Amino acid sequence: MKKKSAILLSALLAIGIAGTAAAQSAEDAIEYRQSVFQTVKWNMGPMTAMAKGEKPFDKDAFLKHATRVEQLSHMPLEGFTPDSDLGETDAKPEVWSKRAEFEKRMKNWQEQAAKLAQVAKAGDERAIKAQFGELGKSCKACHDDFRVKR
Ligand code: ASC
Repeated sequence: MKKKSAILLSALLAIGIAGTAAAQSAEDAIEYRQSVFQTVKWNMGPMTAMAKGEKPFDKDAFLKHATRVEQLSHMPLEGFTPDSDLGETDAKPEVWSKRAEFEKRMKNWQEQAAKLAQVAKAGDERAIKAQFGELGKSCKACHDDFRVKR
């Protein structure tokens, strides 16, 4: 019985892994990066509200969201695969034609997000709000040149 379940489990795992590997289409890459950005947006929301004073400042909540954004910031780049420039995407062709500049701005965003997570850990409200402003600028810097305006 034990052996049978082990065989069944490894068969299921093999099917699962093969299924995943076969699914790396351009469409999947677009969905992948959009879902990461959607998750970033969700976590930016409460921090934006706190920075604007629309929500009371909550140090622990800010740290939670800032930590998530820092972790998420390392994820979208690999979704901008060579063949995923066409399709249902707001990414401009410049993401591919000006790749070095695009990656530089991505890196800046990652650095600003890392700084925010650091400052959030220290817990000083003014410093946190100031660094949140810098993070927002790094989002905008990429959106301005690399994302279609809607
Ligand atoms: C956000 C969000 C963005 C950025 C951008 C910063 O909260 O959803 O796209 O910040 O507005 O300028």
